[in-house]
Amino acid sequence: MDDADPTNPLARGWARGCAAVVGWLQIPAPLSAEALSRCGYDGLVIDLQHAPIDLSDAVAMMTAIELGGAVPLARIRTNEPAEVMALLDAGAYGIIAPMVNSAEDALRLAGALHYPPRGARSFGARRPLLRYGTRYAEIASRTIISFAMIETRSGLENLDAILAVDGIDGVFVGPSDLALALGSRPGVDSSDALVVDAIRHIRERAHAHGRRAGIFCAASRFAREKLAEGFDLVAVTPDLGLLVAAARAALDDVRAMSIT
Ligand code: 3PY
Ligand code: MG
Repeated sequence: MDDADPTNPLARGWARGCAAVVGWLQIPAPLSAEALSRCGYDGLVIDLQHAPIDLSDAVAMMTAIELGGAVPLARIRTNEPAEVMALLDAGAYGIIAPMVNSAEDALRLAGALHYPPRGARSFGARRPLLRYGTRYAEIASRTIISFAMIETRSGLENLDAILAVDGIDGVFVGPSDLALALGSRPGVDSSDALVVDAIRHIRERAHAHGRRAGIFCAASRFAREKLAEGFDLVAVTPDLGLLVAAARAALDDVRAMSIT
């Protein structure tokens, strides 16, 4: 983040035609958050919905992420204004809201993201105020990026109405819930034609509305494909998955050596 130009670096990247590659944090630990931040991700998403991470864990993790240079983002537990505002006040510079199913849901999200007159965010940003001081109220909307998750049948049916709501940067595909909603097996990086078509449709409609499209990916190969198709943001491989895969590979390696 650059204090001289408070525009969110991910948004600055998009303006230059660069997609964002972000990591995904499920381990409630500032040390691993800092370590991954120093690896060069554009941003790191703290997953409060599906990982054992609470608000105080998230504050420590966001502080550690900033040390490493990545942008701290939060996938909130539920699309509630109080949750959005608490995470923004604690220093998240991006919000990914799950299960946005209708224009009303999108309006609730947009309202919580912006101060009046654009929205209804309450003033009391703790960590952003430490950073930006009194000018924060004027620049807050430029520091924040936001995504509404499309991952249900109603989200798909109401996609155009959701995309028409002002104040949200784009939509973010939750592939597991989307697959479940379409009658497929829950899972990421799906090759089921129904899911693949729905993901393409979400990206195309987002771009038709001049909005950003993001997606959660497990494997780097899948993330590369999604970038090549035109996604503006890919979240790739949660930290827990990276740790388990690396541990298994190391163990296999050691045990293979001890057999020979
Ligand atoms: C999903 O795949 O449904 C997600 O929410 C990604 O974490
Ligand atoms: Mg989901």
